[in-house]
Amino acid sequence: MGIPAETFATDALFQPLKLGRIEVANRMAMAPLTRSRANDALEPTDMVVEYYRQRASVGLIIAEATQISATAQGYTHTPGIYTPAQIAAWKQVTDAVHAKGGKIFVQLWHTGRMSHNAFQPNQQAPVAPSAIAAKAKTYIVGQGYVDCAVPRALETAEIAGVVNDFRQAAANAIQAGFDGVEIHGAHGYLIDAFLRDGSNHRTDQYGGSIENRARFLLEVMAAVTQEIGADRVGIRLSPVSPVNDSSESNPQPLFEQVVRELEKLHPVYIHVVEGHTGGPRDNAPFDYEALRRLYSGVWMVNNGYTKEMAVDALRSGRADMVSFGRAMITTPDLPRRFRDNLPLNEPFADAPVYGGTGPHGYTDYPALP
Ligand code: 8OZ
Repeated sequence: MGIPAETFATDALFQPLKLGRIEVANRMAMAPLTRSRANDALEPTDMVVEYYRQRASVGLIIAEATQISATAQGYTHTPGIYTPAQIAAWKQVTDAVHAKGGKIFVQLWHTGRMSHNAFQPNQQAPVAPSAIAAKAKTYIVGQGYVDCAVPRALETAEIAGVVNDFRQAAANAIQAGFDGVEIHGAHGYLIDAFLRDGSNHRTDQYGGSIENRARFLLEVMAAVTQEIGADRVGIRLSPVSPVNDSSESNPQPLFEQVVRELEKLHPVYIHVVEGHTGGPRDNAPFDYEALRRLYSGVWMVNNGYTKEMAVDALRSGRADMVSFGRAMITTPDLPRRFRDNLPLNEPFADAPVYGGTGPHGYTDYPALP
């Protein structure tokens, strides 16, 4: 897994890596990025196919957060993977990426309390570990930004059903041709909300102690790894990111326990957002290397990495892969730009990151000829 000491600096990015059943061509991943471009049936469109096709030279694409069920949605026009038509539409994406020689996982999420009744079947309340609203916003077309709803606490007996939705979505992802799945355990969504004492006030076996708060995450990972094989399952964690009103009084022992238990299930990678997602990397103290020492698989890092930072992380052995978010939005041929020391594209000032119906800011960022 390590990078041979004698390689030239930039070459560290271009060492292939065995990732379970596949080999990725380089150490760069496209981070999962919500773009809200699915159609009204929450299927990826032809434009989404083109967007991922353009980015297939990165070692691994992690396709955007995708709902495991109809109750898992929290934002407008984010895709699902629970209807036959959604699965068929994703197959177009995976075929396009594979035809270019790329590899692609999909991130599976349940947004939990980061939602609103408007996105739920029968306008019911979204579900969460506890009935505590996130002090955060989502976006409803026609209404703009709105406060997240007060969620309903899941009954203990309902939890196995949500675990099963993750299991089924993983099976659907394999049917859709994905090389694997990344379970979204970050950013205050359902799994992360169970982990943290700010959002989990439960008194059953899913709340209270660290072991109890980690139970839901570990049940999901056990179900999904059993369904499709641990060598096709990764997970994303964000130990100290405060996004989406995430709070935890003692993250270091919590995440050490999570990783210690994950080591037993042995997912193919752990993907860690270091610091405040999209913001400062040093917002809170956290010993990421202590986490890494507890896990023997592929370690992927994220958050504001430049080429130089990525090379340093790979050469020092602090990471095996690095994922890039914003740079992959603007620069579809990022590996080539890094390899040849060429500048990246600048973001278009007039193009939406989220939503938008046309290609501008989505599929019209140029690749070099
Ligand atoms: C930005 C907007 C909506 C969702 C995440 C999936 O934070 C997201 C997301 C990001 O992980």
